[in-house]
Amino acid sequence: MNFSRVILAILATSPVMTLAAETIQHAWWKEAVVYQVYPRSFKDSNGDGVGDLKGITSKLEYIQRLGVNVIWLSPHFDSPNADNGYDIRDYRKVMADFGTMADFDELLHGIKQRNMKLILDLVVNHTSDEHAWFAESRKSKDSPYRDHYFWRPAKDGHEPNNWVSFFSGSAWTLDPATNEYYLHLFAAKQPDLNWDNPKVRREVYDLMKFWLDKGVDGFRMDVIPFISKRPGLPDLPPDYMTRPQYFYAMGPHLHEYLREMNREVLSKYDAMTVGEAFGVTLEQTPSLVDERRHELDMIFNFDVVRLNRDGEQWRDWTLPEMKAIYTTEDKALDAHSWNTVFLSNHDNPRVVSAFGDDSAAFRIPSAKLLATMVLTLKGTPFIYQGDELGMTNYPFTRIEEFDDIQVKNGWKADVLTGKMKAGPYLANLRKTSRDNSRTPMQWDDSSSAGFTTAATPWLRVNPNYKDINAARELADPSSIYNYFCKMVEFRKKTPALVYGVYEDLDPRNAHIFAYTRTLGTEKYLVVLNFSKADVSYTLPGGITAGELQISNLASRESKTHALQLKAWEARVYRQ
Ligand code: TEU
Repeated sequence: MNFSRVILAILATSPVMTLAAETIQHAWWKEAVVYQVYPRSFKDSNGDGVGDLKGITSKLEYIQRLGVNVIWLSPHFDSPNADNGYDIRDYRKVMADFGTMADFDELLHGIKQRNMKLILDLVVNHTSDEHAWFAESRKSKDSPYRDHYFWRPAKDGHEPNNWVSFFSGSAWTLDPATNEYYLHLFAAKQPDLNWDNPKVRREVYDLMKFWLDKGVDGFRMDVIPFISKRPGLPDLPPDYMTRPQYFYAMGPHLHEYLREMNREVLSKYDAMTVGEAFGVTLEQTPSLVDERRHELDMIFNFDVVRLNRDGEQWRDWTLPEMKAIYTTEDKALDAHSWNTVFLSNHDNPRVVSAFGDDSAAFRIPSAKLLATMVLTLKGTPFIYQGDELGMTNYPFTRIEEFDDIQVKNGWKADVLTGKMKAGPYLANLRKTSRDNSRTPMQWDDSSSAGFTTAATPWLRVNPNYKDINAARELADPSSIYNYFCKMVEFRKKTPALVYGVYEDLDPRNAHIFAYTRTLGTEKYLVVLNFSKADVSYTLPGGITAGELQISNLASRESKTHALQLKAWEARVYRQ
C-alpha cells in the first residue's frame, strides 16, 4: 500500500494536526517488519544436523506468509564457529556447513521473487583468528598486516591493560610467535580489528560492496559502537568492570568512521542499516541515528531486552520500568531519528519465557500479547525465528547440554574455580542463556521436530516440540502464528502504527500497559494486561475505548471506559 498517499490524505482532512506532514520522513525500512533467521537452527536440508541456506530457501513461503518483508540473516560466512559464525574467516565465502555461494544466490533470488528484502550480519569489530589477515599479522612484528589488529607488549609482565572479555577472563591473549598480546573483546578466537588503520576500513568497505552488488538490502552491524578504541587503551575504571560495554563503546572516531562508511558505501545504495548498539546510552542514540548525520538508520538499544538482567544475573523486572524505557526512548528520538522494537534475538532467552508466561495456562495469550506490543509500538519491529510460534526456553539441567562459548568459558572461570556454586549458576543460565533461543526451529511433530533427518541435531530440540510446532499452528486458526500474521497485516495497513505519535496513558500502573498511536485524525488505543489475574480497568482521563480491532482472547467489549480484561489479554481499539 502507498503510505505516503494515505498519510497525506489523512492529514489533509485532519482538523487537529497531531503530526505535521513535513515531519514524516518515509522510508521502506520504517514500514518494514523484520524477521531474524539464525541459519544454524532454522532448517537442515542435507541431514547433517546443522541448518543451511537451502533449508531457509525451502521455508521462504512460511516466512512470506507471516507477512514480514525483510529477513535478517545471522552470519552465513566462512567461519570456524568458535562463536557460531560471529568469528569470520573469509567474508566473501559461504560457511561450508551452510552450503555454497550458489545456494546463497538461490536464497537471495527466492527472497526477491517474493518481494522481500535481505539484510546481512556485518561482523567487522573483529575477525576470526583464522582469517588470512590475522594469520599474517601474528607472524612477525613487521608483518604488513601487523597493524590490522591490536598488538601490545606485556606491561610489567602482565596483560597490557585490565580490559575484560565478554566471554570471561582478560581481553588479551599472549601469542608465542612474537611474544606480544593481541586484543579480543570477545573470545580469543575473535581478535579485534584496528579501525584506525585506513587499510582495514578500505577492506571493510570493499566487502560491504561485494554483498551489496549482489543485491542485498543492507546490514545489521555487530557491536558497531566498539570499532573505535580509546587512544592509549586506558584501563577500565573500577565501576566499569561489570559493564565494560559502556567503556568500549562510542570511541572518539566512531562517528567519523560511520560517516566515512556511509559516504564511501551506503549512500550509493538503497540500503538499510541497524547497529547493534551494546553499550550505547539513550542520550547517545540520536548521535548515531539522526538522519542529518548520515551514519546509521537505526540501532538496537538493549535497555528493554536486558531489563531482566543485572550484569549476567536474572532479575525480576516490572512493567512500570519497561514503560519508562519506551517513553524515554520515544522522547530521546525526534522526527529525524528512528527506533527499533524487539524483545529477543539469538543472544537472549525466548520472548515468551522472558517477558510473558510460558506456563501451559498462559503461554498462548502472553505470546500473543507480546506480539501485539512489538507490532504496535513505535519503531521497526524485529521478530526472532520461533517467537511467532511461542517457542519457549529449554529446560536445561546439565552444563553438557549447552553449546555457547559464553556459557562454557563462564563455567570454567566462575564455577570450576569455585567462585560460584554450580546449582545457582545453572539456574541462572536456564533463564538467561543464549542457547535458549538457539535450539532448532520446531517445524512439526516428527523426530527432531522436522528440523533435521540426522540422528542428532547440533543443539538439542526442545522436548515440547510435539505441542509447539509450525505444522500444528498453521492448521489452527487460533494459533500464535496465525495471530502474528493478523497483527503484521494490521500494522502494514495502518500508517498510525508506523508513524503515529506514541503516548503512554498510565505509566505507573503495575499490570496494565495502555497507550495510543495517533496520526492526524487516526488514533489507536492499545491495552495490554501484563498479569495472570483478570483486571477491571477504567481507562484514565475519561477515555472511552472505540471500535475493537484486535483481541487475543476473542473479547467483544467496545465503546466503554470500564474494561474487563482477562489474564494476559491484549486489545487494539480504533478511537
Ligand atoms: O553480541 C554482542 C554483545 O555484546 C552481547 O549481546 C553478547 O553476545 C553477550 O550476550 C554479552 O553478554 C554480538 C552478537 O550478537 C553475538 O552473538 C556475538 O557473540 C558477539 O556480538 C560477538 O560477535
